[in-house]
Amino acid sequence: TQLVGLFGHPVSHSQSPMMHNTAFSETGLGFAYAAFDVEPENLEDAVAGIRALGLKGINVTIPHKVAIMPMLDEIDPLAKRIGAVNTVVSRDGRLIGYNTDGMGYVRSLVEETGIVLEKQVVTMVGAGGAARAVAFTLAEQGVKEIRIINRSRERAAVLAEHVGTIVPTKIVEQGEGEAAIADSSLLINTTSIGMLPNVQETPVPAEWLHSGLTVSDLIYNPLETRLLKEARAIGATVHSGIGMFVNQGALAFELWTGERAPTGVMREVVLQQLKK
Ligand code: SKM
Repeated sequence: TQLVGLFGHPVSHSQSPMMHNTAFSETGLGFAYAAFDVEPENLEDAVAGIRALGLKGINVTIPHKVAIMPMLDEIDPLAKRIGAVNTVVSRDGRLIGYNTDGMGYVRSLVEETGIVLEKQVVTMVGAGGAARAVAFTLAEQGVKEIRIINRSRERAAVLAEHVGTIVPTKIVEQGEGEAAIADSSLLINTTSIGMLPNVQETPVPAEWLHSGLTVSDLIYNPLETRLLKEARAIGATVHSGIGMFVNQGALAFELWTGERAPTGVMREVVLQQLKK
């Protein structure tokens, strides 16, 4: 059996072990996935453990996605651009860092909504880690324009400057949110506003939404956030965060095993788990 796993802190809530172990038994590939709760001061030893124990790879989650980068032998160009790693693969004794969050998101968005990326004018709420992964990947995949709404203007400015080297990107100033969304085709919430238990919260007032939008929320707990409910009610296309989670895992699975992941089965396990 080849071992893979998750380094994070905390990790007990993670759906990844269940999702990947189901995928591994489904495909009979002889892999197993375990969650390791790694305190920040132990990350270096934990990475040495990947080498010492001969793990095939790992997923990395909060708070280690940035800190692990200098401990690896090589970083994939997209992960370097995003500035975070969520998947490590051990290949010929070398640890290579990837980021499958952004591509997982884009794969799910395109497969589930059928939108054409080249035509999208994107307004994104948030400028944190998830926003970076999504923004850089969308930019590399050739969307038309990206607009960023964020509480801290400074953080938005840093992201806009970096992403702006790939596609036109601007900050949405205070009071200009409604106008920015009015002629956007894709609205993405990358913040935790609306996540359990704060399901009554929403990042964008319902009055700003319109039926020409695809509204996408990275949150998958609840599956349908208030934002998505309100978007669906006015006839917009909606996209839930479960697809990003499943597909970031599917891409990691593919990097570790070299085989296509059983995405449908993975989605089912996570859905079942969320209903509990
Ligand atoms: O990027 C993913 C990571 O691969 C796994 C994960 C989890 O299991 O909670 C969350 C995200 O950070």
